[in-house]
Amino acid sequence: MTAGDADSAVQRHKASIPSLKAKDYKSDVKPVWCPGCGHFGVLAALTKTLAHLALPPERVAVVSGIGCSSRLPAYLAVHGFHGVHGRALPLATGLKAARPELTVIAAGGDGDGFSIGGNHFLHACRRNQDLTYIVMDNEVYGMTKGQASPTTQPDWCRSKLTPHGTGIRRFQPAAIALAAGASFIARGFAGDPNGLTRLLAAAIEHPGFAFVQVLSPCRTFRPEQQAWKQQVHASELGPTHDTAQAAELIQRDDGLSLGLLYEQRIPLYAAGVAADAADDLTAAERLAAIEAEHCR
Ligand SMILES: Cc1ncc(C[n+]2csc(CCOP(=O)(O)OP(=O)(O)O)c2C)c(N)n1
Ligand code: SF4
Repeated sequence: MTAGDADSAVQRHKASIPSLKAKDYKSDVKPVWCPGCGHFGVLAALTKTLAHLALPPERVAVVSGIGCSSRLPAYLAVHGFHGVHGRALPLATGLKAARPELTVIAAGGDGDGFSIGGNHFLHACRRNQDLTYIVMDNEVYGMTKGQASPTTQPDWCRSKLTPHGTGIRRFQPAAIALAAGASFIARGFAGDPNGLTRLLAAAIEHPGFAFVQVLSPCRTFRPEQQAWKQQVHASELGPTHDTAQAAELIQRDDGLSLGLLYEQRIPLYAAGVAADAADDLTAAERLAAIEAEHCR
């Protein structure tokens, strides 16, 4: 075979691989979200991201907890698992340990991830397994009809459960992720699909635990969040690799700044052993290693 023959064989092979569009990553299931819900924007950005990265659908898994936001896997044509409330990260951790070749994305809401799932969030940050975690933050429990969540303002008094507000200081997702050791921290906005697509692509490509807080308005229970469209702005932080600088900047941040806030390359976790060595383990051995480390 001549060099010319080989070149045209490569071209024919490339042409035989169908190039996927964002719509190809969408399932046939029609979202039950309220019209205008921010989660539509996250779904759109994620499908664009998967197409942009040309990830084969059979190599992607999206794992969620419970909530309006956690319905996301049903609307995607990739592997999906709709788990139990607050447990997206443990499920994603186990899946990635057993099937490291998969791109594993955990997703859910602020209630799911920071309230009942808060402890898992802390340890996923510090474990630095190669996962992406998308939290659709609308500062409310949407699915259960509008109770305060950990990111709700202390004086928000529109819920019958907290008619005088919660009086409790807000959970600070980016600051807590940094303190817990996350190696990638970004904030996006559901109303900015292009910006969010860029952040999600960077998060998925980041080798380690990538946390993306997405401001995703709840049209029904937090209608005032429609103002986010005018209020969000590009972060002045710029991505920094310096943890102390990131801590100072994130503390001064108004919570509405968008962009990659912090990124650091640190060793990956792989079932309690060095990532390279773990490649030789079978799925059962990896799970046994996790069990030995965490379930005694
Ligand atoms: C163990 C358990 N406790 C409580 C619930 C009720 N519950 C379902 S979704 C939810 C909160 C959802 O809020 P969030 O994660 O912020 O998502 P959103 O609906 O706002 O997108 C709660 C408390 C449950 N399903 N399981
Ligand atoms: S209740 Fe809120 S979070 Fe749930 S689908 Fe409706 S707008 Fe979206």
